[in-house]
Amino acid sequence: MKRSKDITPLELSVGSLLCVFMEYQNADGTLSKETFCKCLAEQMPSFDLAKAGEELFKTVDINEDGKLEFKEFAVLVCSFACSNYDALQEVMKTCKDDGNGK
Ligand SMILES: [Ca+2]
Repeated sequence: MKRSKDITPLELSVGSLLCVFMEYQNADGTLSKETFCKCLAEQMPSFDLAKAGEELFKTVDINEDGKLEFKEFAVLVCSFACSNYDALQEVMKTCKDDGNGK
């Protein structure tokens, strides 16, 4: 893999996704329902997803093993971004207005 000198915003976003997953993963490298719900509550407070955590977990646990591996987690985050484009724009606009964005 060729590595450029400067990391791009998209590379940073993908890397951040993995970093968040690793921060919450259990010893077996997966997220339990409890850790997934905690992750949503702490990492997505602008979208108020904490109450939907258990239902989302069932939906995204594609192989129904009661755990989320990184691929399942990544699919959830990307699907969320696709289906919540308007809300995402609003949150990012607020972020910029607050001076937190670039
Ligand atoms: Ca699973």
